[in-house]
Amino acid sequence: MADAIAAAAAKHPPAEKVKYQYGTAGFRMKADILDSVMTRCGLIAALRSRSLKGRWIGVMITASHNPPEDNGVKLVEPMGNMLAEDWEKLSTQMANLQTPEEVSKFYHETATRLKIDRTAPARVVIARDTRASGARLLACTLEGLKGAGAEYKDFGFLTTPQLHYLVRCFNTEGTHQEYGKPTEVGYYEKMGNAFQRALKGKEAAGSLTVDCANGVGGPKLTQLIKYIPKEALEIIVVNDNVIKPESLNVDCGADYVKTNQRAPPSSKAGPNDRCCSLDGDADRVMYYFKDANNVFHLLDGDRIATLAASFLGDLVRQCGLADSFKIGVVQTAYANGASTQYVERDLGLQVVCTNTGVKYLHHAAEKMDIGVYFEANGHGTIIFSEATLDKIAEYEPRNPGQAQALEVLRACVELINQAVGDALSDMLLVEVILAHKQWSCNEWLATYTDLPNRLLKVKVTDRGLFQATDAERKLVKPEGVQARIDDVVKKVRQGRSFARASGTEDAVRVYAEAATRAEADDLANKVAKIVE
Ligand code: NG1
Ligand code: ZN
Repeated sequence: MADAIAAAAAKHPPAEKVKYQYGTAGFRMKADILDSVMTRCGLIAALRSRSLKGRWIGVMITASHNPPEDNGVKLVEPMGNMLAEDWEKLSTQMANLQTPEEVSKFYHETATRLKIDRTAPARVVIARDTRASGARLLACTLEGLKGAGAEYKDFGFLTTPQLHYLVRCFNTEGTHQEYGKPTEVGYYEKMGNAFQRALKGKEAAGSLTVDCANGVGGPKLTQLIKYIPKEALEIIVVNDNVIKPESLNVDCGADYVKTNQRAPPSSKAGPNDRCCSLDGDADRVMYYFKDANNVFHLLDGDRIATLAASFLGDLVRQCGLADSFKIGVVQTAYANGASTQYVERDLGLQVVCTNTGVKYLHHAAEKMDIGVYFEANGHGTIIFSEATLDKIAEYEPRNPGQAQALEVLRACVELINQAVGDALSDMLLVEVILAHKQWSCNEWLATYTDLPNRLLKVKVTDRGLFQATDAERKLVKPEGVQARIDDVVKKVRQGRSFARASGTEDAVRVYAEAATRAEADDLANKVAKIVE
């Protein structure tokens, strides 16, 4: 075994002078320097599975919304969650070892230190997005898996959330927590059924145009549509060209729409046409439309969270379950202040703010009975605690009204991908809610008015100097900087601003919001000057 591991590592030496880091989104960088990382991730995935006595671990090869020449890899825990933090560290250490002997030694020493049975089975599910480098990087990963003697299932092309779904299915098969059939078709069947049941005869008003970022979401949505009756919802698929991988995320997709605050230039949507954009691996979704005056409006992750929280709140009340569990919303500091105020004041629900990165939001939501969590950029989902799921499953309605609401609630539980944020699942949930409320995007937008805001990226010599606290809303270092930020914020009506080091780019991000566009821009610029 020792030799097989060293032999696998020997096939792909690490790139010179590169420091690899398992960050908030796994390893992500230019694809041509990733080969060694992939083989070593194969080894780590096998060891992680062995540490859990052969439970299935996921490996997803993707760089999400990054440009076509990038790629990356993320590991998935048995219940479909993101990799545990101590294993992120082990992955980083493994990726930065120089020689094959060091790799083999590290594998064995880690096994000994963590008391992992090296003869335990290792099981891994693997998939990739549509990037040109994917096939090569898959082969590198398989070399690691084979070197460690792991059993694996290669599912070819999948969205990131589909891979998370499969991992959870494999690990819950035959238990009372059974999540679904562990096949790609099983995913479509579950979504399609739940969507129709949740609609309960309601129909979506008008069609939905979905921009798939020329990524894996395109072909997968085309499959999913076969399980959705056209009378219930007509979906128009655009930007689904995966034959030309160099078009991935270029002038389209959720990140483009969010960053540029505009529809993809190729969009042919007319006034009041409901549109949404997925990102390259279909774990983020952004809604948007042009109003009758051709003004563009974005309905981002904050909007999806508020819509879902208000709908679930109503459903739970209609079921007669309002006193049984509390719904909470988890946001990051980037959530628009108006959305936070709407949830707390108008919906009367608790809001928790966490660090940036979905794993932090997920952990906070796990502490709630029903936890709605979304990043403003459209990544998020809703999770139900075990006790909540049991109660919803066992509850006996007392009248027909309660029974009706309960059926919709149970269908929503099925429709929501509780393993991870899932653009396709989130999108169908939004469609269910709009159909029930008989709302267009205009009514959705009218629930509250976003405060004008500005996000800036500031190049600094060392972002490591910037240390934040209080869910990254306050800087403790460099000393004195926060006091200067507080000073300028104080002078602005409804002003709020913070600066934090990015976890994914070599920069400090500055966010500011205020009563007017001019004040928000001015505040952002002033804070940027302070951190520069
Ligand atoms: P950083 O670079 O740490 O700000 C960005 C996004 C996060 C999250 C991660 C992972 C913003 C402001 N930040 O993090 O929301 O999605 O990337 O992809 O959008
Ligand atoms: Zn993504």
